[in-house]
Amino acid sequence: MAIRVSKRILRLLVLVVGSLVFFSLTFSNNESVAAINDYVSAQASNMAQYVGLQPEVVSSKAAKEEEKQRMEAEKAQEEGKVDEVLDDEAKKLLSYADDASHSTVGPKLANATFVTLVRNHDLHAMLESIKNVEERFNSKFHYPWVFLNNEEFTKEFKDTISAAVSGEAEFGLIPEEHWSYPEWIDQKKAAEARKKLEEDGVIYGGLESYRHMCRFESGFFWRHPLMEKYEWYWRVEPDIKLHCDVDYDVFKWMEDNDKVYGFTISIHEYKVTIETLWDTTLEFLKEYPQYENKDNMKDFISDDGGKTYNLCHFWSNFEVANMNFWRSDAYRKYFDYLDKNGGFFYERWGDAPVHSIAAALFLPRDKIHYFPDIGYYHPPYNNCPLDKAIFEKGKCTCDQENDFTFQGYSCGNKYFEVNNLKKPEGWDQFQ
Ligand SMILES: Nc1nc2c(ncn2[C@@H]2O[C@H](COP(=O)(O)OP(=O)(O)O)[C@@H](O)[C@H]2O)c(=O)[nH]1
Ligand SMILES: [Mg+2]
Repeated sequence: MAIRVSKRILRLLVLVVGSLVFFSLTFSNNESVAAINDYVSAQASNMAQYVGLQPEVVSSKAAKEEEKQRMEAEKAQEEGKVDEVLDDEAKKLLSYADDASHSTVGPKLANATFVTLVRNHDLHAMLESIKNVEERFNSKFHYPWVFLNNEEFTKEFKDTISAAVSGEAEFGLIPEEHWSYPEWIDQKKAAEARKKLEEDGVIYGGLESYRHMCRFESGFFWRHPLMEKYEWYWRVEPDIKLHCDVDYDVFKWMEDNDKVYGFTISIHEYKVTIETLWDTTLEFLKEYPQYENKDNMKDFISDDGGKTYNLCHFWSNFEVANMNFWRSDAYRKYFDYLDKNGGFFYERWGDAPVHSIAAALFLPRDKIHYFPDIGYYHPPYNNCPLDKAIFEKGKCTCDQENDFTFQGYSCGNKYFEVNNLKKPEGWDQFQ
């Protein structure tokens, strides 16, 4: 009996002492008190908004703070310093709204141009391309067009082309340093390399001009004085076709959807033309690991986690892209690194694999866009919409049997797979 009474007293004692310790700790700790006060104040404020009361009625501390901020803002506005009190997000929103190119009212254009590298003797092939692009797209928008050449354009070329485009046409001569051998290139070695590739029957293997062209399209077109004022471009070559109407502003779509690089056809490269391109890229990445984007699309260009290149690339005869990417530190350094290596001349590195490897490594994958709706032909391949609704909406005239996207030599299937894209219905009948 004596033991049972003392146990009960003991329990009571523990309870009383425990409570005292808890309360003394809680209320002697200033931080805890402040935290509780803040929490209560925030809850009061939320509750007040919920029931329609002014927060200051409930929490005088929050009210004072808000009042102080409001007075500061008003004062700054009076002094014309409104920018300084806006936060970054608000600034972005305002500049977006102010930018006329985002307006849905009126035909406001993006800061964009078509761009074509072309020779005088390609005039008629060029007129065919222009006719297609104008009929299917540009007659609705009148974007300007920049023509570039390593020789002076003739008067006939300029007059005929100017009459054919619906926007302004500008004609530029390429500066010699953008279309010649850099001093570190061993020209004898380059000539031997051309001879070898020609003997091996590689397409354009023996052509010196083709190499200057690929180097120019990789590293210089976006630096040409006529291109400097633009942000976006659509590359067009002679002898291409557009198979479908494009009724929306493709440039603005890219801009509004936060894209950087758009393509229509992807394909495997001839390995003999880029034997050392990937190893050179890996050396570059070792030196500049910071440029590899953590959300990149490396799985499009490599099947073994980056050990080797699978030869997939976006076919660069069509590109709708933002030149700020080529103008970025990452790409400039990459191009310079490749250029120093000499592979544009000692092999036959194409601008397509160079652009594609850069886009796949340095950009987050969601910045790259495949246009399923732009029916496109560059000899000998087609991007012909397989989706019935897209085909009909665009009044396309191509034969879906000739769509290249899912055929063996294309990389379209790979692109759809690595990006978890839904393939158009019946795609497997067009393999
Ligand atoms: N001005 C100029 N343009 C060229 C030259 N070689 C090729 N091009 C252009 O470069 C682009 C690619 O050349 P192309 O012959 O179509 O090569 P492919 O598409 O790889 O078969 C096209 O826009 C051509 O007009 C050249 O020597 N001078
Ligand atoms: Mg071509």
